[in-house]
Amino acid sequence: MTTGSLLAADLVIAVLAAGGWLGGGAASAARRRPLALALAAFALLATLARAVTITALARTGWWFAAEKVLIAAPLSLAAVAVAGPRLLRAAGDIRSVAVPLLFAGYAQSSALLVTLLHGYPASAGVGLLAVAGVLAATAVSWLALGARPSRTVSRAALGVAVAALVTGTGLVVAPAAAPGVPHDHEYLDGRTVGEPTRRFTLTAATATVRAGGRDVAAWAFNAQVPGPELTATIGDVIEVTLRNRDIAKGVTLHWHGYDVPNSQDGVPGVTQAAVRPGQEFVYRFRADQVGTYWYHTHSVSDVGVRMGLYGVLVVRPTPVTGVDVTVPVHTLAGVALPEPRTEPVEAGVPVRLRLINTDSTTHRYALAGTPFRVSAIDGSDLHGPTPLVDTAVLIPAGGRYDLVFTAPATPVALFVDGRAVYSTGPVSAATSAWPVLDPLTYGGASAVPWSRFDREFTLVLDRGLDLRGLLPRYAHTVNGAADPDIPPQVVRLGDAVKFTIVNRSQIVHPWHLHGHHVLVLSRNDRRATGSPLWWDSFDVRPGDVWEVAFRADNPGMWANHCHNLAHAEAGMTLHLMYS
Ligand SMILES: [Cu+2]
Repeated sequence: MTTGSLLAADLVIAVLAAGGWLGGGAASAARRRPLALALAAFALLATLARAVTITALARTGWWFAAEKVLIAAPLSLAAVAVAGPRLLRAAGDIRSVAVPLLFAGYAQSSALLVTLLHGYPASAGVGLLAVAGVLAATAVSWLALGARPSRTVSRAALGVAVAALVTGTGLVVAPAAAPGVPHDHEYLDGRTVGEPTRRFTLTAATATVRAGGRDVAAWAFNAQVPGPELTATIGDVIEVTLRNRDIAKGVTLHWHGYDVPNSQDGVPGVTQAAVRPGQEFVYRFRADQVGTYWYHTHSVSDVGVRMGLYGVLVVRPTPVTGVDVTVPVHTLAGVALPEPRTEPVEAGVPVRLRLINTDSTTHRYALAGTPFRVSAIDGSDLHGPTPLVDTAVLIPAGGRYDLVFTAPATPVALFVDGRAVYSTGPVSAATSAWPVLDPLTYGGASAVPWSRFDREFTLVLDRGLDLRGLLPRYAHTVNGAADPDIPPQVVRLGDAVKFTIVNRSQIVHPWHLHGHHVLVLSRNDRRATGSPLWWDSFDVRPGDVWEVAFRADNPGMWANHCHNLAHAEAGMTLHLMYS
């Protein structure tokens, strides 16, 4: 059983236990004896089953189980201790066990809320709030049902509840000392890159574009979606003038996966101000990394990219031989892009397919009709990639895979989520059952460049209630906090830095660090044994624990965020900062 399914199972059991106790309490209050006993027995079993799931999760990693061990387990024990013996003695009036059963239900529900609304790390404040909630609800039930013991005991419980509530709130709110992410700061990298040799102008504007045979309202660079393909040769100096005609929310250009100097990174409020309608901004950087990349707006990026403000950036080593095709996959107003394209390729010609996922969720790619190799991921060449046949690849949001093959005499076709996107002729292939490549075991190994790390950070990804803003929101959180309250990670130039990224949530988080490529060390305690993988985008699935490392060699203030852009905007963004 994977940690992800264990997390899901534990959640389901917790819901069942809470529901069972509460239902049992309600049934006994209504004097429905058989129903009350059945529900209580069921709830007791579910509560005991949680001992198994919580223990298993704690063995996988403390991040997955902390609040369950510290808060849910004691509350569950209290629930069983209070409700169990009374059930056994409930020979007389079944209504006498209503409050104990309800207490058990409140205890389970309260622990469940801690997991759903707060998560990791567990804190004394949250624990006290949970206890306060249980006591208050129990006291109210006592009063409502007129059960013994009434006045004194229920008042005492209410008093303890209020005290716990006040203390808990104090503890939860107190550490709100803003970590002071220095947004809107000025960072001068001092690099000069020389005279441009490749010049482009991108004008962002609202537009109507054709997609899937219909007119679609979009936000577009130069009136097209995707925007123009920017190409350069290694050594070029690229200059891109960004103009904003009428995108009211502002526009920037972020060079996804391209480790440009910080001032050119295009993150509004961090490396520059958003370009407003009528304004322009000039980006200039040296093309010193070959490979497949893309650009997109980073201003209200969730909406902006979805509406069409993105395009391809390719830097090639030398003039191209053979066929070199870019396949930027995107979903525009429900229409899957690009439109299918067929072009015959002569047998024996080398072909490179540059697959780019510009959506916020994972896509599945399958190349049928030929053996192929994955020659690069995220712009970095793989070491010793071996031929693959009838194998699919999963590309995370923001990620890129280069597939290479020699054109056979028979047609080949690339399928994305089962849809033929590019082909050299008619191909019918059922690709859905193909195995999926695990890049961590693909290609030839070579030594890890570091044996020790100067800095180590752990990022625990989850969901939680964020009360810091004007409106409460159910945020996507890192270590229990949401942007802008997540403390920045501070490194020094030259540090070897290790990140451990843990996903406690029920959804995939494609992680993306700006300005650096991280080397994958391990996933779920299994070391990467294939080609070194230098990635800028990787899927951290529910229950996953990834260890990645990088050299702090590009000074500045860098966004470090989930590339499901809706998650990034809903709190899952922090910053890497050089001291
Ligand atoms: Cu995410």
